[in-house]
Amino acid sequence: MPKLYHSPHSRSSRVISQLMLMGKLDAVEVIYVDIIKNDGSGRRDPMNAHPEGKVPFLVTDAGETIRESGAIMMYLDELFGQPLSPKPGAPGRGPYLSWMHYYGGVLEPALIAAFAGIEHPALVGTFRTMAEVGTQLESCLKDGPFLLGDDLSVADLIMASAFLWAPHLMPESPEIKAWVARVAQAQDTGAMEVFEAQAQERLSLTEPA
Ligand SMILES: N[C@@H](CCC(=O)N[C@@H](CS)C(=O)NCC(=O)O)C(=O)O
Repeated sequence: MPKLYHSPHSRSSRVISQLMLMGKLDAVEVIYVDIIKNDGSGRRDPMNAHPEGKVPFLVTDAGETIRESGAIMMYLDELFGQPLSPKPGAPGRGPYLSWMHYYGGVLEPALIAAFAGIEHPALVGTFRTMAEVGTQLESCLKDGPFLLGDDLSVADLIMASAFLWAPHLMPESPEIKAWVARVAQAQDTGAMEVFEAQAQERLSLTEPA
């Protein structure tokens, strides 16, 4: 069984939500770990196998390790028959791969720069800003309710998770707001809240005194 290292209310939460959506949460062993948060609280957990103490982190049945949310989400989707992505050669595969890499290569750096209030020519020149991210999303969402058209995919889960985490950085666009709401609605937020509360509880029981 693959092992997923998870910390509640973090970037690994979207992987839990994806597993719930696929009905595969029971097919993965979840290991609850503490992390150092932005406010300095928490700790680097010796239980966490991630080489930098981050989450999410996945260890496959074969013992290979996978880091980065996008890679982990694609791996799990593929492991369970690709219910949430177009198969190689299928329509939408190109945009799917593009959005998955756009998340880590463009959106996350642009979002963190905006979150930190940093604007530097090297950052803007390389990643652009949240304004350009908004333009890309808006133009894509003209063609359908989700990034790949009619069907929800892992690309929606990872891209919209950024704005669920930082709603104040969501581009001022009714189309984008409606899409984020649709993606949130497709997920079982009630079950997720219960899961995260239990995960937090478990973690506090194992924290060192
Ligand atoms: N790009 C990575 C980012 C992973 C990441 O920074 N995760 C945060 C949790 S939201 C973390 O583990 N922080 C703890 C630390 O940096 O020590 C991904 O999406 O997987």
